[in-house]
Amino acid sequence: MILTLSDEIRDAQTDSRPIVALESTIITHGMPYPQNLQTARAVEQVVRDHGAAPATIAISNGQIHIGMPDDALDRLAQTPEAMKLSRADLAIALANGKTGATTVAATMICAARAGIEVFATGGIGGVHRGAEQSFDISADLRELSKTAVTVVCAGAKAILDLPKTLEVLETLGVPVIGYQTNVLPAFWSRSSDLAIPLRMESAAEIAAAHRERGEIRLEGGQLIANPIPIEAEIPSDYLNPIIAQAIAEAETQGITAKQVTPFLLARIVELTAGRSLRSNIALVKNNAKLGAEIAVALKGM
Ligand code: PSU
Ligand code: MN
Repeated sequence: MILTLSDEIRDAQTDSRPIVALESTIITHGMPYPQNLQTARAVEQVVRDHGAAPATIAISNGQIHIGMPDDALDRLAQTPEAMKLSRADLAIALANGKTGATTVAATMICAARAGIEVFATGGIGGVHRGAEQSFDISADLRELSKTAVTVVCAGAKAILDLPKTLEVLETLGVPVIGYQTNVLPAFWSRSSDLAIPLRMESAAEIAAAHRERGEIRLEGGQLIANPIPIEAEIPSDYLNPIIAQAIAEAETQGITAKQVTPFLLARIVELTAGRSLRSNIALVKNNAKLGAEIAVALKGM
């Protein structure tokens, strides 16, 4: 069996209790040590506090780990050279016994294999600025159109081209649902100037829509856009020049492909003297709470 379940996840499955998947690229490539480890543990605890079991997903020794024991999480958080795995390289990493962290796309695939229907992350990958030249569009978007997992995020990272990201999601037929909002949240900020057509007020509504997709056998998942808590928000006026600077530096240094997002996130943490990291941590916890509420609502249906 290629899936290795933690004791906590095996027990939850046996008892048919709610489970929320969590990704690991945010641990290895999204935040510095030790905040990455502290955040991973704190996010797992938020999921438990709201009535679900946390399944942090990562790859090692030819196994897909669904739920990480504490020591394994600790090791992963100190393995910055872990592979960043998406749909394209997941099977290769397994075949070669590599250690790898799963992106949104790969976490969705692994969660679906384990029968987990809800996944909470920070911000999904999307269409990068300048994609008309670079063609850099995250595999996360296509995965959302293929794999039946409801993904809770704080919108798309403001380093991306948000209008193009929304357009691609629409083209792919992915429902983008604002949680108590009519506009797309921009990760570190609660809002962008982009309207999103779908809005829901409660976890129960989101769960019902998820079930309905299954009933009518629609492939693909739902994207829930949950704004960062007000007290953790960073005003876009302050952040926009910093994002522009980080993107310019990435271009000058020839950063491409998988390295782009980790480079930009790390540089923005430096340029904001840690403020963007505190916001990132707050929004992931906020998404874990909503993810747990959706998972609980699904079990109650
Ligand atoms: N959310 C965060 N930090 C991250 C990511 C999401 O708060 O580091 C990761 C996710 O794993 C997502 C990836 O899938 O960034 C997007 O990478 P790319 O743009 O290369 O597809
Ligand atoms: Mn990319």
